[in-house]
Amino acid sequence: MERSLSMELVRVTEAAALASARWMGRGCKEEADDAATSAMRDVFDTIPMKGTVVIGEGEMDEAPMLYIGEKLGTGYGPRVDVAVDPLEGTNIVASGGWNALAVLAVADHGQLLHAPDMYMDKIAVGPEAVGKIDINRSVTENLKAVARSKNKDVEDVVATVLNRKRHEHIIAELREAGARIKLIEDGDVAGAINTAFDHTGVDILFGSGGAPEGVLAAVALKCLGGEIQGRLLPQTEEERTRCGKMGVDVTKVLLMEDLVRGDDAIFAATGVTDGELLKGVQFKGTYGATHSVVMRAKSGTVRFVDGRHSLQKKPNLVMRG
Ligand code: VTB
Repeated sequence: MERSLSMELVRVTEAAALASARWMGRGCKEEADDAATSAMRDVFDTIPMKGTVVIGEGEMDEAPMLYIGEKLGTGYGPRVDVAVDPLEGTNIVASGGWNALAVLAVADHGQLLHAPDMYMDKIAVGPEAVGKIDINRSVTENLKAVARSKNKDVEDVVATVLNRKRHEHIIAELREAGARIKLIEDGDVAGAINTAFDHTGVDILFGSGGAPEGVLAAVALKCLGGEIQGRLLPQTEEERTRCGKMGVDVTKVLLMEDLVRGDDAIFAATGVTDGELLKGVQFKGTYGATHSVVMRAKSGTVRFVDGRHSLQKKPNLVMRG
């Protein structure tokens, strides 16, 4: 994969963020998602690559944009698999909340887990705690492990958990152990990535969220030297059959290498609303300001990109050529 692809890919998440940010706080999650998806689709087609969507907005028969199997790019250049979440946090944008992102990951063909759209149990940490966590152990044991590896007390550890009824037992155990908790309403991709950036103040993520989001977070954490472990949680017989057909063992713990193989992968995200890691889009009259992160697993380079996008020269967000 060419390294110049990184900068091209940021253009994609920037466009998605700019388009969906118009909907901030307006109570319209579908409109926000559609805006992100169609902007992302438009910019992808200007990029020199032979891409195929492996994690996207749905199956081909549902015919959404960015469906699984859809071809992206100019058709010339590296053959890559693409995972997208044009708007990670549709509810967040609808309510003007925190940490909505436009997200994508690209890897050499065949390297990303084709995660079905179902729940995945997850545990994620930054570089210091790599190799110390285990999704099969209790919340308390994992808390102690992360505390030890960061030279802290358990009381100093901040755990992020999606605020869901299904996580009541996790939250109860965290409280019992004395950890500090950040309950988030949506957006566990940001929740997982934040564990790898010290200044976010977050140490570990627990709980179940979308499996596709788990793969996206895995690519980011691979670039950052962090770790996520996952386990698929099919809720129905149909979902179980689906896993069987895909050859995914639902009892198996999915480790980094299962989620994203090898080390040639790129991750890009642009903030749609403000978060611990990225600022959200701001409209300044003549230009839109974006804040993105783009990183590559092979080199471990992490770049934060501040963008200024002329709303006069590029009113449709895409400039061809
Ligand atoms: C999480 C979160 C997403 O879905 O994966 C969550 O990161 C899981 O689903 O932003 P539930 O909402 O059913 O708990 C989102 O909230 C939306 O994709």
